[in-house]
Amino acid sequence: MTSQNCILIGAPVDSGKRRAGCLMGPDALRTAGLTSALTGLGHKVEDLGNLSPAPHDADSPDGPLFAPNETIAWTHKLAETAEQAMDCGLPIFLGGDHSLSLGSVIGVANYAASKDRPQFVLWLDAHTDFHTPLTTDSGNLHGTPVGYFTGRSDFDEFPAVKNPVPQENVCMIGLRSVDTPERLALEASSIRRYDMRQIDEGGIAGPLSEFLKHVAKNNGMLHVSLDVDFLDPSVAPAVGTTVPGGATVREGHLVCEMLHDSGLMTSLDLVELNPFLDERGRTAHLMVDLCASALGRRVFDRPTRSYQ
Ligand code: EXY
Ligand code: MN
Ligand code: MN
Ligand code: MN
Repeated sequence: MTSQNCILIGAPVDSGKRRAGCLMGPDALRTAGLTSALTGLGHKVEDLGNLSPAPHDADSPDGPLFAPNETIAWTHKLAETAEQAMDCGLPIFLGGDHSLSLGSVIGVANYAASKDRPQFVLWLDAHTDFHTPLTTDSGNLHGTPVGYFTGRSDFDEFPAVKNPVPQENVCMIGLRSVDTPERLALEASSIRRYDMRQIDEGGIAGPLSEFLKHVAKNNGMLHVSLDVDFLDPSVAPAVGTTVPGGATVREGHLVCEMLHDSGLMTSLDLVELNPFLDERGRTAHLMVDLCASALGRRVFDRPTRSYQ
């Protein structure tokens, strides 16, 4: 297995939705042993600590969007950090809610463009996060990152998306809660998408290996965005947007083991962990174990979890 220089980037972003708690996510992942899991696989780990957003005006409590100023400030900071970190190794963004991917994805896409390589994104999520600020009902910007980085309109106040990720370079797996405006926009797009009915019927391996072949054929850089709610709430309860009928632990590990075997993953988001909604840190431990699988831990090397 090739040893990576893993760059841990704490992004305690909580501005993407109203329910607080994801700001504790980065330290929960560290407490669950992320660094030692990666060094135990022979990787180097550089932990940059927790970032803060760029300076910004306070948000007014009553606009149609929740905390746009703070979320835009995070986007600036994360885009800049992501692009720099790509030069040093494999950035792993520790969330924080999914609005962190507004910045992480445009940052890695800007880096890919500078290397003349196409950017691909694997979106592991119950949701498509394909809203724009004008189509969202909730006003929660964690439901918009895919709309933003694929270049949809109406993100006027956000940093310009210099290198939008082409829709055909995005693959979504795990869908089971999609708002009507998202579904209509998705059906008009070339985004590859697999809902849980399709996964139940045909399994995850087929669609995933198809997408990975597409990435490899185009010498692409692959950003993986893993939302806790991709997994079934029975195994991953520590997330504010649970949707029953999610991926099993083994389906999660299969995705990550296949990603490792492909050698294609160049950056990773671990998002939406809200430790307040957990018991004994079991969701944080699962996210760390999945990250370890994506970085080379083999199926028979699993820790026997005994929570102290
Ligand atoms: N589509 C719903 C909304 O826009 O509010 C739910 C979004 C949940 C987003 C989380 C990050 O995956
Ligand atoms: Mn999400
Ligand atoms: Mn989600
Ligand atoms: Mn979520």
